[in-house]
Amino acid sequence: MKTVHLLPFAGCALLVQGVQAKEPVKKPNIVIILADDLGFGDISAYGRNGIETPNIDRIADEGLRFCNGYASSSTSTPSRYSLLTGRYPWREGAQVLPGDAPLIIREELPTLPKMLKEAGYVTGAVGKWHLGLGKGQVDWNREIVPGAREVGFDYSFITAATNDRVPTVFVENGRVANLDPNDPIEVSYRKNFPGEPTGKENPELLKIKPSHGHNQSITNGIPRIGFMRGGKSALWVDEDMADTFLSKATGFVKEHRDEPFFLYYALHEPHVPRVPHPRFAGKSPLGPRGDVVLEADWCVGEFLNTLDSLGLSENTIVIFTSDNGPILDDGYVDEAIERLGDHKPAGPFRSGKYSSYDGGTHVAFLVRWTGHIKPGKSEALVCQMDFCASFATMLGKENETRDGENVLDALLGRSKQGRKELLLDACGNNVLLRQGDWICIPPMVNEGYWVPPMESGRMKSSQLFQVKKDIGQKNNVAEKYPKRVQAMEKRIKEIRY
Ligand code: NG6
Ligand code: CA
Repeated sequence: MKTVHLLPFAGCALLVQGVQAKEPVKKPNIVIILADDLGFGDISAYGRNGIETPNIDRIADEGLRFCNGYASSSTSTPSRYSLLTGRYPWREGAQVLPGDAPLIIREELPTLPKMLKEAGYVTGAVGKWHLGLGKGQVDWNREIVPGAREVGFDYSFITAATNDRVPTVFVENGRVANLDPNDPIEVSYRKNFPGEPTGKENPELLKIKPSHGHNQSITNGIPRIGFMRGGKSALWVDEDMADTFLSKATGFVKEHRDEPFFLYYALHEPHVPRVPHPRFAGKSPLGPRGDVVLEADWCVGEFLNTLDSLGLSENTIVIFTSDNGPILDDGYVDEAIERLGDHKPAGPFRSGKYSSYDGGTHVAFLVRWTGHIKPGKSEALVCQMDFCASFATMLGKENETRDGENVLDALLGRSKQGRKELLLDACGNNVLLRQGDWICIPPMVNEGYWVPPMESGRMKSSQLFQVKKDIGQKNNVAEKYPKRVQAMEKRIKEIRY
């Protein structure tokens, strides 16, 4: 591996390892754009489908398109936990959190933003958080500590959990944005506040109806999970959420254009409720789910244009991926199933969100670094959990994460070899193993959560798939290769304990 000495920058000489450059380069900015519940097949770069995503495709065309890129888990909280900490999520028992959960990333753990801060980066998080905030019972009317800052972010503008959970407000640098102190916020996941309408009792107030769950407090005519009252001036408007996040993301980049920055830009699309800005409503043949994918794609385009206009594209690594696989009906009546047509949200993979099958975690994974990464495709096995270890290596630092591996050469397209093996976490902390081209799903340990008619992939007996030959996991060959099943299940135990 070559070490390139860089121009003195921000007052000190910098090193970037593993970068082949004809000329000295500055420490690259790093941007991770993380979609929420977007499937491999939802972007046109991975094949023909029912919607066009020209802006996300631009990252693919100008960068590396990974065909074996993974989120750690088939749901959000565990997947994000792992991306930011380089640790397997089941080590912490991470599961989908309610909106009033405390922060699950222990403050002493190394994290991607902390590592980059130590390397001289300014760090920002914009968008969906879903890793808990505060300690014990949170008072939303005061500073909420610990939060994104304690995880390593200098700046943050986030939702506490998901766009279908209360509190339906933004938290900026630890404080609820636009909160009127005379109208305090209260949140409960146990019981309603007297006199407050709910989706269950007041269906006449709803502009979107639930299909399952989602019948508690109402914000913006949309019933949510959890109860809240107060904070009227701080409540978000779903239709404007994409524009709000985009302006915070581009604002962060503009403000820090002259120093190395790391931005974690966590889009809320296409998670439910799917409420596009009127500019995008009705624009896709797939209904609201398609409309919000178009909205997300537009945001990515605007973001890339901002990098271009600031002259930052050549010095910024842009990663685009998703926290888990796709789902159609995730709790609201929005015609996602009815208007699907031939579109295949998970591409060639089986099932999607929540599942142990590949559609749960095998996601879009694009890396662009203009002038440094040769555009193309990569078959290397890579995981979001490896970002911290890989970028630490790039910056000449030690990998301090427990489970992350340095796959920098694969990420930069300099090697075809990524990981040899990877544990994946299906909903319910059911762990499975991908080893080379084999996937072994052991008998389930927890039923976990899933939405019929999705296939959970959790069974009482072992399953084995040879995914090179059988990408759609149609043939369970566990009975044919019992020794391999045994060896892989043993390996899972070795890594776990
Ligand atoms: C489920 C929700 C689902 C979604 C999911 C989390 C119900 C019935 N379903 O419990 O709508 O919010 O949690 O999704 O409440 S994730 O992408 O953040 O993991
Ligand atoms: Ca998700």
